[in-house]
Amino acid sequence: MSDTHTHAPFLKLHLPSPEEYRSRKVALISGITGQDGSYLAELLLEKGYEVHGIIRRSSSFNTNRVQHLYADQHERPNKFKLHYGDLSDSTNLVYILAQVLPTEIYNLGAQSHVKVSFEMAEYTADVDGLGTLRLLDAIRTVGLEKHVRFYQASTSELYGKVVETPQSETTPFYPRSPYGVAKLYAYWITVNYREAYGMYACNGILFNHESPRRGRTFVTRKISRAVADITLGKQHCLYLGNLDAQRDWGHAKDYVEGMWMMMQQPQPEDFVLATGETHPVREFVEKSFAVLGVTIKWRGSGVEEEGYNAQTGTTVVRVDPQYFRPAEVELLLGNPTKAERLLGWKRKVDFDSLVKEMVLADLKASKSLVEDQN
Ligand code: NDP
Ligand code: GDR
Repeated sequence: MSDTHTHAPFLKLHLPSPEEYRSRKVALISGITGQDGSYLAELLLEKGYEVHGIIRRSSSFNTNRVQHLYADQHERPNKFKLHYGDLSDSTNLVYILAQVLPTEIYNLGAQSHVKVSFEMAEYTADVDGLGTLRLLDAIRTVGLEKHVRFYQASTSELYGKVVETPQSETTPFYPRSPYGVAKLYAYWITVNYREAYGMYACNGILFNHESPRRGRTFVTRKISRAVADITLGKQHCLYLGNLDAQRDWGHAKDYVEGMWMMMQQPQPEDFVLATGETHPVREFVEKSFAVLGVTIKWRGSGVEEEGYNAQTGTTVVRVDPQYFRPAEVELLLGNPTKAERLLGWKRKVDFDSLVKEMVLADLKASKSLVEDQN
């Protein structure tokens, strides 16, 4: 009679013992072309890992964030490799796992935009929720559940509606978007596979983290780009949604280091990574303009509110209700005490330095675009 609790792997690979297997350092990253994936790949390569990434086939270029690593591959033969794949394709995930035989898997791939998830709820559930299940099951299919470590990119969006602040590993979840609900499934299936199959699987519950590599439609990058373009006279006005939403914003580079630290613990556990500070969107706007010497003042209220340049009186920020969300997460403020105590993790970049780095990077990029065009 077969033992349904331990189910034998479908693929009978001849694997060494878990200890011998883990003497190699081979990472597989889903979402390697994203903000976090690119920083994590750099960090792991620096640490001597062989790094494999899953990329989606696209009709347009989607590897710009890792292009420098790819270009470097002749310098580091066989250390960086990309594989076509998708979290919606189970067969493909099994194939990649059997081929790569990773020792650590970082599941960062996702439809990660909260507002878009209201428009593509089913797709978001499929990729962000079921995609995690597919990857976990691929590990079992290949028979790697005792060999590989698994990191799930969980999120402060799980907290959603404010139940308590600051939010920690013990705060109850109350997601407020299809994205948050999909990630809730992913969170619990990761916990479940850890408990059911003894897998080393952990959730990093990460609060917002940004950088010059942040996607252009997330609010921080949208602001830093607009501030650069408005200052250079290439754009007149920045249109935003809810200016009062508050976020706990850190730097992506600090957060990917925390991901790696979680995967080096003797036992798998879930950790919050956050700064312990929160700031409204309007403060991000004010501080971004201030980097380039512009003081912003506000006039009007509600959808009529606008931000103007106090030196010239010109309106540079307006509210556009198309950016409001059907349900909003008003306040996120994380408590990173557990990660600080057990992992020795601490964020290095503070809020003002993050804003400055993003604005100056976009100013430089925007200027060089002008020069290229001339
Ligand atoms: P990005 O949006 O920058 O990157 C998402 C990545 O997922 C991209 O590489 C994207 O590929 C890939 N992807 C999208 N759909 C699929 C799919 N169907 N199959 C495989 N890969 C797919 O996100 P971040 O780097 O900011 O975030 C990384 C992870 O962390 C995400 O899961 C996000 O939800 C989570 N998270 C992020 C936080 C943040 O503040 N940044 C905070 C907490 C959690 P492509 O380039 O082709 O689009
Ligand atoms: P978030 O990030 O939803 O927190 O999810 P985003 O930057 O999109 O929004 C932050 C807050 O800003 C408000 N906002 C706007 N947002 C966008 N995108 N565009 C606007 O014009 C705008 N105006 C105001 C939003 O309403 C919101 O309150 C991010 C993603 O990276 C998720 O994948 C991740 O899980 C969470 O952070 C933690």
